[in-house]
Amino acid sequence: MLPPLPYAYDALEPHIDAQTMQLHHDVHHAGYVAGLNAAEDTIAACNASGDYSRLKEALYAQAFHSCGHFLHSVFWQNMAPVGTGGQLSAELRAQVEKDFGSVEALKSCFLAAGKGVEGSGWAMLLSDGKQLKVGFHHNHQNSSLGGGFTPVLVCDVWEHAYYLRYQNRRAEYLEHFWQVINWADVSERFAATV
Ligand code: MN3
Repeated sequence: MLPPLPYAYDALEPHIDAQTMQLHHDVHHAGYVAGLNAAEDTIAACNASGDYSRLKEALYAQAFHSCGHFLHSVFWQNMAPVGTGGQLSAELRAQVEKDFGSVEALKSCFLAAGKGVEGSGWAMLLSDGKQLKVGFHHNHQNSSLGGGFTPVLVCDVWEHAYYLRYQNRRAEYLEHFWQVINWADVSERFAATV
């Protein structure tokens, strides 16, 4: 099931434009949900028939689309209209200061990670409850970090996330993403890992 956006398409203007949000949610995210459903139908058909000739491609598609579905679902919640996203909780701020030195240093690291993704992927802040790390995913499912870490803040740096407004200026898009972070949501996700 495609979760609804938690705000209007134009709620993140001027940082993220309404047309991008509409296409990104209604077409791209919907595509991952449809792809996941199709892959799971194929896996069920393999099990029902005993013919596993299509299983490998279906499992690959399941991993790709389920990761895309999950990360987009977090991404929408990680953003909020300007002025409504709140602040870092005291606990999250303390952990950021311990692991990065300051929120500004986290921002620099996160934006550099987003700029550094080659091709398509995600910049991510991950927590295992004891430590925060910045990392990235290439093409959704290939993570640069091992297990045990949960994404608490993710930013989509596939071109469909920013190209209409920012074209090739991904760094500019990342600066604008930082203006619409829902810190209340990030803080809640962090608290759930502790
Ligand atoms: Mn996307």
